[in-house]
Amino acid sequence: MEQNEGYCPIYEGILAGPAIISHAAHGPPKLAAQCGKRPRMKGRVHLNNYEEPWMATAAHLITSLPQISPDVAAWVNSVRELTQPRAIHWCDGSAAEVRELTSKLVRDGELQILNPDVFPGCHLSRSDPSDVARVEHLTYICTPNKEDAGPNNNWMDPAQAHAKMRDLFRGCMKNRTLYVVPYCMGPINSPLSRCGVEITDSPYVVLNMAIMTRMGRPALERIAREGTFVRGLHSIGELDPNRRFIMHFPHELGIESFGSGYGGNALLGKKCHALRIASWQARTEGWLAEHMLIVGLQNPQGETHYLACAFPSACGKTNLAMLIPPGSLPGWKVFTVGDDIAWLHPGADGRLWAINPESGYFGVVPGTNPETNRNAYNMIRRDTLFTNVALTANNEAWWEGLSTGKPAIDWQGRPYDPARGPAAHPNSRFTVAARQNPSYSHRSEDPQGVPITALVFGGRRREVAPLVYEARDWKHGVLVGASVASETTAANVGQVGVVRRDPMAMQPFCGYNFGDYWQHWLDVGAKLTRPPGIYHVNWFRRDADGKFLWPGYGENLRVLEWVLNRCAGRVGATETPIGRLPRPEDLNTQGLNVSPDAMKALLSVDPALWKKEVSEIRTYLEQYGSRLPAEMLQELNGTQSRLAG
Ligand code: OXD
Ligand code: MN
Repeated sequence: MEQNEGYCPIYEGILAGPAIISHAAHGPPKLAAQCGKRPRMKGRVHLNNYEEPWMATAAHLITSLPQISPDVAAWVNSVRELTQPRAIHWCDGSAAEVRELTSKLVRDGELQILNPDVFPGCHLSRSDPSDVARVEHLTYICTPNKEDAGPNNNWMDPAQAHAKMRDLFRGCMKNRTLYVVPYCMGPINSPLSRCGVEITDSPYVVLNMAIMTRMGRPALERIAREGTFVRGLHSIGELDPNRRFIMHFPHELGIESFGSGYGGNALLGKKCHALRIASWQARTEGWLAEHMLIVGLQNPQGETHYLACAFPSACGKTNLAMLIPPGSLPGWKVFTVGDDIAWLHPGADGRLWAINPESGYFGVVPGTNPETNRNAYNMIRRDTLFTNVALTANNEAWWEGLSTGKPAIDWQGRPYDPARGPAAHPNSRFTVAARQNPSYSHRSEDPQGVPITALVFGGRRREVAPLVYEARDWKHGVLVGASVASETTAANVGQVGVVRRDPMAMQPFCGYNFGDYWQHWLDVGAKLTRPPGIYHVNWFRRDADGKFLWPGYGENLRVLEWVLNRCAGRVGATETPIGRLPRPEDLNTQGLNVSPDAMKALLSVDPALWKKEVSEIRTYLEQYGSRLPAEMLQELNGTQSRLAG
């Protein structure tokens, strides 16, 4: 009896409204007898296995659960009252559940099965054409004090935001199923992981969350033990861009998202939880939640070092995380721990340790081919959920950047017509389990994470930033990270190709005032007795004709080799006003097809351009007023006087 006390209220919550229940799969619910009372069943109960086989799974799950957090129970119940779903489905995260949900979406015409001979186990989903990317202009941080959100965020008063969202959510799930998605960000047994529950009316979101997070019963059990979780409430609403908001309530560990079913707007474990809310949690708990890939590089001598690298959206993070060593660098191996987010914790040994909170990749498809990213290309040929790619006449997925096949149907399901633009949407995505990656690192499951040897920042810059430079120390590194700027891409709605400041690649993702965030970075650094080196790279420098100077992709390993050699004290460097650059003899260029002039340009610091850059960085940083740490200005003044000298 005692065991059951935690879940009885939920059971009532589930059945206390109109519901469609199937008893076919697991027999009638046994819970009433276990609880010693009968559930109240108001309204009509349909026994319709075809339409809604989901309640059966829910009953099965609940009868066998030792405990559900009463807070989860109460919250689900209050959301049920607000949104009025016709049924509730508690996700258990099983393979059977994913299979059943996938079949339902195929039957409903929301998922299309791709050619099983070429893309076995793969499906295509098409989003609403107005709902194809994250919407930063509709994303808010709702802190009681506006200053705490900072100039880097849209802000709304929490009471006003809750009221606005309440109006949108009221009755929004009528005739829909409400899915309760318990999830854990990070290995389920890691003390560094954090849990959440997403409530959504989108089965597509559930399928994505099942890949991207440790979703289901173990997470629900962990939440019951820990008693704390991030609450994410999501509804696709009517997919009306005028009724679309993504609200964050860091003080309440809460997220409310309405009106979009796409990516970071809707898969709340990802950007909303693992970055915006987690960055806040991290500050209060003494760690860092960052927009960084985590990659292990094994040198020919067999030593493996892990790097965490921050790049703005769609700057090649996934490619770098899965880099294939070129033939000219024999003996190197690459292991992927994560491609988008890193949670970094100071360890007892004075080093920084990282986990990847995600268990899958939600990657940009166009441009993926055997030359740019053979690992990704291979891993997305089975058991992958594609969103907004094109199709060949043979029902195979197709996207720009493939040299084989040709598009017959575009991403909107229309016959392909080049006059209407690309066949696959530029922000079309694959969702795939990380374990399918040929370079998957088993250390991704290590509860203590991996030790980080170097942090690497980067941006997409035609000019100014050299191929690579090293920060002088941690404090200078915080300035280097805060100075990241990049040309915008299709990952966010808005103009493409304009340079914008994107400190630590966190501009769209930091859940609080950047001034406080940089102070937190400085505080974390002060705790590290063996801090990682900090570097800045730019793979995207171009010549006067607009041609890329650096080949990129696998050849980037040469730059990372220099980074690791620096960290090991094996090579020297040239001091410059902005930091230390490779001496020409220390960067391995053997077998590389880059002209000496291009190499010179890649490794040069133009004082005139940098003076302008420093003044732009100053203008940017000054927005943060009294919240800007004094050390950051000291560092900037140091760079400025070195440039003047
Ligand atoms: C992403 C992004 O989707 O950063 O990872 O936009
Ligand atoms: Mn990202």
